[in-house]
Amino acid sequence: ERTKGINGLDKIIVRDGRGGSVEVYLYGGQVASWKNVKGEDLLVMSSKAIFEPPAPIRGGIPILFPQYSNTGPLPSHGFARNRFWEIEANPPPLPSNCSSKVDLILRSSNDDMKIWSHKFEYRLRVELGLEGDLTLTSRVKNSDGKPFNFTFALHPYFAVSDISEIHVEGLQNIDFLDQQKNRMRSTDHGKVITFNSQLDRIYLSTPDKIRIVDHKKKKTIVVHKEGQVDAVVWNPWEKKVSDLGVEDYRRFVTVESAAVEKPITLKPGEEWKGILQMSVVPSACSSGK
Ligand code: TA6
Repeated sequence: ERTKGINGLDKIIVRDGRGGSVEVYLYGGQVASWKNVKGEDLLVMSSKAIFEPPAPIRGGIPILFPQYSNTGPLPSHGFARNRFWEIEANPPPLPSNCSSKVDLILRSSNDDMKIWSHKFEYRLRVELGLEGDLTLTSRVKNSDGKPFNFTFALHPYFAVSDISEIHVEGLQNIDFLDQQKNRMRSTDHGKVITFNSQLDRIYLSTPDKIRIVDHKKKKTIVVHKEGQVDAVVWNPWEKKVSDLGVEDYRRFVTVESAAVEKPITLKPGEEWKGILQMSVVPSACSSGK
């Protein structure tokens, strides 16, 4: 269902027929909301989010492409999050079950070629699964005559009861780059990550599965990624973010599927695929122990 969202921006609503839904803005190709069958928000949108291009939308799942953060010459986090994407009616086939979905595409424009001189097609499938899980499949194709590299992340603002009441697990003994210390490299020996101040780390070559355990809600968000070896964990806490409400940091954590340390290289005609699957389950069933 295509409709108008905030400030008349086009959005697509995908429903699973049982009350669950996901909303995707063509601006940014950005998931802005994901609700379970009870209508609960599983993602956070900033109370001060700006829905006015060219500002990126603070919340949901921004797409950071073709550059993660300020790791290269492009504007921070690249440009995909502030471009208008299109619906693609007949994308090249992808395995899919009988889930509800929408396919979007972003193609390099002449203007983009001035700052990043590579022809590409970025296909995004947003899919609500039968169990209420949300899957984003990214396919980036080099439609140019020369190879290119890119770095990348999907940046979900996961809703939590309270940032002090959660932990992130699955990253023990993994090296990370500390973004608060000029990306200094360290190793995390902690069994879990807890939050009591700003944290901004790029974990390198992580397991595919990372869990956010919400003690207060007794729920676990399971993040499963493929094709992107790194994972960014971020909460700004006291750090001033102009389009984030002062107390908003309490309500979210980002656990991002990313390819940062080793850029992805594509030869002419080659395509890369990355998957991010997210589900929320009762904590008792999720420990996997
Ligand atoms: O992925 C974490 C991060 O790179 C942080 O350093 C933080 O600044 C955040 O993304 C948000 O970036 P933005 O450009 O949206 O303000």
